Amino acid sequence: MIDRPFNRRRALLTLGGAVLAGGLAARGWAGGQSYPTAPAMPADAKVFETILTAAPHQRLLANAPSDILDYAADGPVVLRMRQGEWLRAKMINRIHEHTSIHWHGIRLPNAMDGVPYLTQPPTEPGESFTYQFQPPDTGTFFFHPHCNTVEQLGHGLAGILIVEGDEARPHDADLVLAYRDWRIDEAGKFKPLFTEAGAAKAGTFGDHRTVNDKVQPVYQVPAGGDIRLRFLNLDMSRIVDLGVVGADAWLIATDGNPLPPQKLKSWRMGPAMRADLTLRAPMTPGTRVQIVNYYAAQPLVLAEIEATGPTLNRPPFEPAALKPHHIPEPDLATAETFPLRLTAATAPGGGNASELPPDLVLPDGEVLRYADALCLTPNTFWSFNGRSWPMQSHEVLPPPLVTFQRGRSYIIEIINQTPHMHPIHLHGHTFKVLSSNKEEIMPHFADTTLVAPKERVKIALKADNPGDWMIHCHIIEHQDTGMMGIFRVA
Ligand SMILES: [Cu+2]
Repeated sequence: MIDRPFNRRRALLTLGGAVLAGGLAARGWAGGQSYPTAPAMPADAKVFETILTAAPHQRLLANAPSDILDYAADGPVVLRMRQGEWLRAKMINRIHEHTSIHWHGIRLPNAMDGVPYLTQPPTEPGESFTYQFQPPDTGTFFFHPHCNTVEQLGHGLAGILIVEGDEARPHDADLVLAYRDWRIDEAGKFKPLFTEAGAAKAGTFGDHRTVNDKVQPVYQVPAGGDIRLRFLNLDMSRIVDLGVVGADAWLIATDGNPLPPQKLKSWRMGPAMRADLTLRAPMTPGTRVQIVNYYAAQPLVLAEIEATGPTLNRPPFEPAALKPHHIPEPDLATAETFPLRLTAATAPGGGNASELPPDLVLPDGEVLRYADALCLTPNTFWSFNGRSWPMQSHEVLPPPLVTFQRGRSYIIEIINQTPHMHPIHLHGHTFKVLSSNKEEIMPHFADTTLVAPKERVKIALKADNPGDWMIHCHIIEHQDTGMMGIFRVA
């Protein structure tokens, strides 16, 4: 657990909040804070309605049931809705602490983004919060809490959201393959999800590898049929080099965003990244195709599909492109560049000492250092441009890393100055991955991009969605130990 021993100080700080709010943050405290307004749903909207109850369950993952958290007892929830529909999801909190739902990859109104203290108040145990929005894009997405994510996501709290309507030619089967490890022992008992050694390096790894919570599951598909695979890397730390053995597969979407079909050799995916594939199933019933991870000493089989009869008689296979999205193209000719350096934290808070405000005097006379006020601890390992997110204290929000002018285009140059990989995720916007100093990149749209040590990756976006948005590493322990910030679109 990484709850920090600062409760007394935090309580005191709440009393002194007015002082802090003026000095440290553009946005204030949970009590006095204004949140963005939820979008109004038209009276004639077609609504996809669901209830998601975050609750403890027991699930059989290893040899005995594990005590997990999820929105359903029996496996990850998969919501399938049609493009054009509004999603109305009532989240009921039946876990032990406050939670929220962030809809990863969806370009939605700020108020629905599910970041406690930033876009909504925390939803406390026993309370509920209703999310309603119209997802503008088709594709393969997922959702998860955005608070104490190491523990909540680590124990299973996540679901899959599919927005249908992108197929020009239907597939004969459409499979979701949600990959993740569990940090459990043979008896199903959880091991510590956070370790300092992991958080300071590549992340703490699980050892029980699953797809849809099963070890190397086999899915039956029609022989000779056209198969769509929606692969999601929902792990907290693992990198996957996705490959297919036994059939020619084509990459047709990255993070839900269609692209002209590319023959798949492998596709490297950090946590939170998704890839949609299309392939023709073998003609002979009983033949299997392996979904593998090449990012390992030996390729690891994650799941298999098995052709079953009767064999379908389809015309010769040609991978069909999905219908394109309508994401605004960034205007590169006028785009300003914002450098985003991925850095280790240098000091508590990782900040430049000369920029820190003076010590604070609390109502009882106690003098508090800035770093303590933000609950920065020795476990702050990471930063953006030398600034670390204040750990476990979202009650004090740091000022934005950068403000983008609404309607303008920006290039973000992500410069990895650390010896580890970082999958960098932006909220509220889909960006175009343009180039890398290390390898030839096929430009593609994404919401998360993996940046290797010493790599510089350029991404571009049109800042068209107003609000304060998170930008963070999706190796959850990195996010939780400083590699997170706010970018403002105003
Ligand atoms: Cu990272």
